[in-house]
Amino acid sequence: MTLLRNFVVAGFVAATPGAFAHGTDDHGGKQGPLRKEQKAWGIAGDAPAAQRTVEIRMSDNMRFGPDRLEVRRGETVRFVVHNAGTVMHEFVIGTKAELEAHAALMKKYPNMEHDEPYMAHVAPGKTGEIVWTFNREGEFDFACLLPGHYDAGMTGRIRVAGR
Ligand SMILES: [Cu+2]
Repeated sequence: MTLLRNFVVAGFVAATPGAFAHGTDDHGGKQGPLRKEQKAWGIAGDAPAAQRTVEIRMSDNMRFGPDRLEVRRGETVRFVVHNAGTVMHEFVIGTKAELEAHAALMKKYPNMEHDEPYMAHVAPGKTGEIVWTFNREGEFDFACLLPGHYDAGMTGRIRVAGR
């Protein structure tokens, strides 16, 4: 079963080039400005366009507060993500399938570095920020993908409703 699952995850990642920048050689160092790439769960937003600020708290009990959000399609949200814990946490938005695949990769390669406009890595006591435009309707998730955190239930849900 474990073998089968690994195979499925590897297949999923291989089938979505560009979904994650997780090759062996494209880590470390940002290449220019953040890419604005349309994702199933939206696209990078511009801070001045943000209609709303949502504060998210992350803690060592492996929970987000709040862990449920509702937004309107087309809404640009500024997320201010505070790490109230004593270890690193991160806030990553995605589909459940992508987050699960990503969490599996993080387990395999715990030192993997990555940065995308839909994720904020936040050191203990610090605050991170991302701006995201939810231009697609649907049910999406957010999660902390650090090894062990996702499995411990560090996830939340975002519902993007039509106008
Ligand atoms: Cu975490």
